[in-house]
Formats: sequence, structure tokens, C-alpha cells
Amino acid sequence: MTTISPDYQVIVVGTGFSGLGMGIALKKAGINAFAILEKANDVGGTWRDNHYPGCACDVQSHLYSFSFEPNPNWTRMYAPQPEIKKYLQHCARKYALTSHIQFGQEVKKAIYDEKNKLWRLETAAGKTITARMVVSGMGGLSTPAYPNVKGIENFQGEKFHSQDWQHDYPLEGKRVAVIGTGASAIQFVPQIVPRVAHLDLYQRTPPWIMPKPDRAITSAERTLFKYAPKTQEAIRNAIYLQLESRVLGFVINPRVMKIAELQARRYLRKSIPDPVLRKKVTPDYSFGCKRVLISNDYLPSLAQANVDVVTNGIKEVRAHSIIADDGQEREVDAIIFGTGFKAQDPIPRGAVFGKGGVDLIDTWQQGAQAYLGSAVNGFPNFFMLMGPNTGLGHSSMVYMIESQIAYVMDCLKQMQKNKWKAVDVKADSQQSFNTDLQDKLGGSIWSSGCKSWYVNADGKNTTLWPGFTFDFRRKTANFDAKNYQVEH
Ligand code: N01
Repeated sequence: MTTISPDYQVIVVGTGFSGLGMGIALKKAGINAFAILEKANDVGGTWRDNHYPGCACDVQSHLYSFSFEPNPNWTRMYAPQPEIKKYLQHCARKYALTSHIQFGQEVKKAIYDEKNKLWRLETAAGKTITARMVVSGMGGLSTPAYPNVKGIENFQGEKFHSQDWQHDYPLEGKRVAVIGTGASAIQFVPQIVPRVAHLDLYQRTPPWIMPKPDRAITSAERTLFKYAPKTQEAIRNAIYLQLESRVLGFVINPRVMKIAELQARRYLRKSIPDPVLRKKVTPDYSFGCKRVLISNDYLPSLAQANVDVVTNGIKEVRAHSIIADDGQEREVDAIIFGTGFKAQDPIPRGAVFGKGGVDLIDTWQQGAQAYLGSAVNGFPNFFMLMGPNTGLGHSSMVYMIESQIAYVMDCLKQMQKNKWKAVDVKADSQQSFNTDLQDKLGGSIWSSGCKSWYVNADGKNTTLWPGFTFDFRRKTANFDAKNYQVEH
């Protein structure tokens, strides 16, 4: 039987932390037969796409960066988006990835060719590329979600999503409606309040907010990090341990969260003296059930005279106004959607086809799932970085990404050594991994009764890792071939 050889050993999709991290690992291992496909014309993933005012990381940058590439130049404990984007551009340059990246190549379809044991990728630009292995670094939060509101198409003013910020639109003096009060909105709302004439903030569920322990990093500290990198490493390790201790409250004993909730309530009382407004923005669900947000300026901004927090829901949008459920009509010039992303559909239908031409989505009828958040039975040599149940509510995703990259690299090493052409995770290994995972999630704070993007319509948590990140690292340290069917 004649078989064809693929164009590349590996195709990586995306150039965020995942895609670039994977490319760097391949280079370091001496593997050069790879390409990175990127839909845009620059690297950076979510840190390129999100550029709304106030966009910043809510995990300390000493930890929210590659372990092998510390950045002594962070200017704040929580770096603003332009610095993170610059850091990723620096990584692409430093590790000579640019020649591997094909920009403007949005992957539309990936089809597994069983006969030749390779993947055939089709891009929106009309290119077809083949590879033995595909590593998806597409991220879980990239497709904006818009609210299904009656009459929105009739609105005559400006409207945009937080990920598609229209910087050319002058907000100054405008009546603006913001829909949503999640991680993105709490960052841009305080930035725009001083600029707009009036802001109506449509809040469906108030988030729990904690103060952000942010501060500028002094130039003396930056010099120290540059010339004595061990000092920055020590800070990184201390942050890691501190964040990891939060697993106790999220998963092991959710009652611990009551202590944090008391702190959040105290912070609310301090930030919002008006009891009526305070009541409106006080959550009625357990602290930690939805993502806990950190901000020093969000709550105070709600107390400004030009801000109304509207909790009645939206009944209808008209050409120049929004009508709330209580019938009150408010005129607006612009609507900004801070309504998040389609986290439950990380990969669209019709995009990834495995053995027997099966659509990946058809294997996910009870919600997305994978083995170690990475591999899916029936989809040989296809690995996802930041796949199902690898998200975190407590620490840095970059740590999880590096764990998964090490796993894929060990797989490649073993494939080369043993001359395997394909590895396909066994269905029972995938099943027992997920049964155990869902058992753990059942007792977590995320299952305490709120609605969040962590869980799907059936109440199944398909997004979060229920435990310590070092446990995930231990599980992904070596490619466990015994859980895979291998083909020569
Ligand atoms: O989105 P969200 P986001 N009518 O889903 C509301 C990451 N991130 O873009 O809570 C009215 O959190 C919705 O209400 P409810 C981070 O992982 C990281 O803010 O569903 N409201 C909610 O208030 C984060 O979790 C950073 O009731 C509607 C909001 O819109 C994730 O991205 C920074 C509605 C959506 O909040 C998403 O954050 C920013 C409707 N029909 C983001 N539909 C870092 O710093 C939705 N809402 C790393």
C-alpha cells in the first residue's frame, strides 16, 4: 500500500501563549518540520485581539509568562495588555518562530486521513496543508457572544463587542449602554465613566469583586530582575504557591470561601456607601461560584453620578434607546457588549473530522471532553492546548499550557523513537478520566448553584480543572502510551 508523506511533522494552530509555546518547544527539541498557522497578521492570540481600554491580566505577570522566558521589564504586577502583546512578539522573534508562522491562514477544516495517517488542513485563504500531527492552540475564549435581544438589529447608534473595541468612536459626551459585568466589563467600565456623558450598566448577575493587589514595579526592581533573575524567580514561586492555596476553597472545602466572601462584603461596603446601589451589586450566590474578579476602580466607578446600574434586564432595543423589563426607556448613542465568549463551543461544528469522518462536535453531545484536556478518542495525533477542563479559576493558564506542551513533546519523542505513525487515546481511558474529573467537580464551589460560562446548559462543567495545577503537571509529565492505541 502506498502512502503519502505529510508536508509537515506538526502543524500548530494559533500564535497566543499556546501556539508560540508549542513552537518554541519544537525548536528547542530540534524539530523544524513544523508550521504555525495564524488567522491574523500578527502574533498574540487573545492579547492581540483584546485591546479595550483598561485591558490587563488578572494574574500577576511574574507568573503569567513562560517559565523559561522571564520578563524583567514588566511595569506593573498585573501587566496591561500592550505589554503582554509585546512580550509575545518578543518570544516569537527571540525563538526564531517568524519563519514558521504563516499569517492570514485561518484554519477552516481539519480532516484526518486514516489511510495515510495524517491531517489535511484547509484554510480560509484556500490553502491545503498536511501534517502528521495537529496541535490546536486556538484558545477557548475567542468567539464573542452577543446577547439575543429583541430589536438589536434596529439600533441606529454605534455598537461593538469588548473584543472588537472601536477606538475611533469618540465616547466623549455620549450616552452609552454597557451590557454585562464580567471580567472584561469591570476593566473597561472605570476607564470610560469619566469620558461619557452617561453610562447605563445592564447587569444580569453581579460579580464578586476583591481589591486588586496591583502596583507599579519600580525601575530598581526591574534592574534587580535583569541582573539577578533568581529574585524574580523567587517572587514567581511565591505567587504560584499563594494562588495554588486557593484550590482549598474552590475544590477541597468550599466552606473556606466564606472567609473570602466576608472580605469581599467589607470591600463592597467601603467602596459603595449608598445602601440601595450596594444591594443591587451584591451577589446572592456563593463567592467563587462564578469567576472572582479583582479591581480597585470598578465598584467606585459605579458610585459616580453619571452611572446607572440597571438590573431589570432588557426587553427591547429601539433605534436610539433601550427599554428595560420594567418598561423604562433609556436613550443611548452607543451599546458596548461586555457579554463574553462562546466558551462552551471552543471548536465549531464542521471544523474537525476524525476517523470515519466523524465531526468532533458529534462526540461532544454531553459537552466538550477530552483526555487530560488534550486528546479525544477517534482523533489520532490531534492535541488541544487549553482543551476541555484545563481552565483555571485560581492561577495562571500559562502554567497549564506548559504542562500540556511537555506532554505533546514527549508524545512526539516516543512516536519518533518507536516509529509510531499514529496515537489515538483509548475510549475507556478518556471515559474514566472524565468520570473522575466530574466527580471532583461535583463537590466544588462551581457546582454550588450559580449560572456561569464554566458549565453548559445541562449543568456540566466542561471548562475547569478541579484541582492543583501541580497535579495536572504530574499527570502530563510523560506521555502515557498505555492509554493510547498506537499504529505503526
Ligand atoms: O465575559 P463573561 P468576559 N444579557 O462571560 C453578561 C477571561 N478574561 O469577556 O453573569 C445580559 O465573564 C453576563 O451575565 P451573567 C476570563 O476568563 C480574562 O467579561 O451570565 N447580560 C456577564 O456579566 C473571563 O472569565 C481577563 O448573568 C448578559 C457578562 O455578560 C472570560 O475572559 C480579562 C447577557 C459576560 O461576562 C470572559 O470574560 C478579561 C445577556 N443576554 C477576560 N449575556 C484577564 O485578565 C451575557 N451577559 C486574564
